[in-house]
Amino acid sequence: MSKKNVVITYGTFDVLHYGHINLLKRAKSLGCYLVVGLSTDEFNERKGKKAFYTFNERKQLLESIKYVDEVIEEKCWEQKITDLQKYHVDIFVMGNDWEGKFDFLSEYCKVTYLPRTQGISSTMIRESLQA
Ligand code: C2G
Repeated sequence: MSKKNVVITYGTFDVLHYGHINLLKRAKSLGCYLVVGLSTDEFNERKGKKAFYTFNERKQLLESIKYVDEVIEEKCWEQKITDLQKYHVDIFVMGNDWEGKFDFLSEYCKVTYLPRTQGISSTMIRESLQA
């Protein structure tokens, strides 16, 4: 992969854990600049997700990660094509739980699905803390 590549990924990144870090690390390894579209609290509602941390708290955490170069708001499903053009994205990356769902973006950039990290999720953490 050319190190000049701009890479983008999207997500809620709630209750940040090593599965998220693995994804961000591998995404950044595909290029030189990683943009993260972070789901807003309002968009999470539409995704049927209630994050533990607010958008600003999740943004602060993501911005402290050395693999992340820029965090933008993910407000809706439909913004991706505009984002790809606005940020001159070369590679769109998601975990493979989304396999195939974003293939339509391959008209604009390379679409890559990376294996999820097994055995960890924000839901698992929340449920084990409530137990
Ligand atoms: N992920 C992973 N391994 C895990 C958990 C998550 O690789 N154990 C990846 C997911 O595949 C995703 C990213 O980390 O690529 C963020 O995960 P979520 O915050 O759960 O993202 P999601 O709610 O699926 O939102 O428009 C896309 C959506 O915003 C994605």
